[in-house]
Amino acid sequence: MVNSTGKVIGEERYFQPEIEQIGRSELEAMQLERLQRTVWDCCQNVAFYKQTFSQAGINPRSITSLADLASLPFTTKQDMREAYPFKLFAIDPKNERVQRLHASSGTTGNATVVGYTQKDIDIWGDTFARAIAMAGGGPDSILQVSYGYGLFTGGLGAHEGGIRMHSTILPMSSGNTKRQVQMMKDFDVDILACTPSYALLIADTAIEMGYDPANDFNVSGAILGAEPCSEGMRQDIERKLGVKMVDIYGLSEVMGPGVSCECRHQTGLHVAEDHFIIEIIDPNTLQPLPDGEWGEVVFTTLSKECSPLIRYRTRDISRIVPGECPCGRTMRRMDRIAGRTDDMLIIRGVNVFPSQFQEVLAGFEELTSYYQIVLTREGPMDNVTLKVETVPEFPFDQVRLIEQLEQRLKGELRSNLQVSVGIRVVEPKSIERSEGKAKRVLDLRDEQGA
Ligand code: DLL
Repeated sequence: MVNSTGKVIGEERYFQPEIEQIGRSELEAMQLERLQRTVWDCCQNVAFYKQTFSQAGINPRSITSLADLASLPFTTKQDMREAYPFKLFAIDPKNERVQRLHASSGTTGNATVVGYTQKDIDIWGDTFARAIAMAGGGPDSILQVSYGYGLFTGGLGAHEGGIRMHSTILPMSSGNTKRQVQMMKDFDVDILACTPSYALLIADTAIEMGYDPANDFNVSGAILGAEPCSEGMRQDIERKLGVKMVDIYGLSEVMGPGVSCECRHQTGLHVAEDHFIIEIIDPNTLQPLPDGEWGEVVFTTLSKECSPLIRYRTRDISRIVPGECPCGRTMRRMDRIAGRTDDMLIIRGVNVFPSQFQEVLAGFEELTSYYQIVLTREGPMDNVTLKVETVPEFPFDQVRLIEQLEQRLKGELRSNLQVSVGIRVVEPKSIERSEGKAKRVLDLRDEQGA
């Protein structure tokens, strides 16, 4: 595929066609065998499951079909926190087979800790390598990894993918954005991996440095995830960098990036179903939902040795995209994450996800994807203000134009989301930039109430 500047972007490539195009019945037989093994392993070796399964009277031999999965109890984030640090491990962390630990940040409680054997890392590498191929990359690629390296799974997960693919890895980690831009140009990087907000910052920084990355740079594919990205933001990134962007999803508890990833058709994220079973449940009734219906995403790992998980409730909201993908991959697709059950805002009785603001903003040429939702308290009332930056070309000194823009945005939000929020259109660069996951919601309510 060639974009308007003549750059080749997003050619279809496969990393493991024999798996990615596997027939459904063959895949399900593989899943069942792996599920049975995982449940058995959990009952034998994981302190947490030994206890919960015996309390629930579960016999691991009772799993004789994939449908039996629904009879098993869920695992929650709270369970993971209580199991801190190692009660969910199937292998002692000091055992020579355990190679690495990762953990999610523990800002609201204990961190959740996961361990990896070499086989776990190899599978992680495989799934991320599939993503590199989906972005048009291959062994001949130079892969710039600008996700943070460390306990966060972004950097090292992408790195493993690069190793498996035999790409040449540029392990930048995040930060020092001008240097990122310079090396991307000088080293002829063709695939970029980072968060969408960091990709946008890299693009804007390159433009400020006097480059036109869509023309001047060789970068053609971007593997972006770890946070929500609206269609408008995607188009912004694709246009500014001259790339095809694939959305990659994952979470440290389940593995890290690569649990699912979009192909170049961008019609949903193919789940690595050979390693994970996806279920969508109604978060209130906890019952599984049919394909096409939105609900909470639940994962069961099928091949993890160190940190297997049964029916892990992610709190992410998505659905299974019905039908087949034109790319020929048979792995089912989940839709772009619509929000999280725990980031839903209730604004005067209306439920809204921060990502819905992003979708509305996409319709405004005068505005950018740099926005923040600020929650404050005024007496007993919660106040919600959407702060959003204009594009640099907008004549910010013309007060009337700003007022008109604010009124239009307020009207659009009211008609699209049925909410009335305060709007503050601000000058370019007023909102803090992110080198990792952007902080979209700024909750000042407790600080005010204190
Ligand atoms: O964010 C793993 C990752 C790294 C994924 C790099 C993709 C790329 P955690 O820090 O544990 O792991 O955060 C997991 O981030 O439950 C989602 O709420 C959110 N998230 C991850 N990917 C996406 C995405 C990594 N593509 C949490 N779209 C998940 C929207 C995402 N949200």
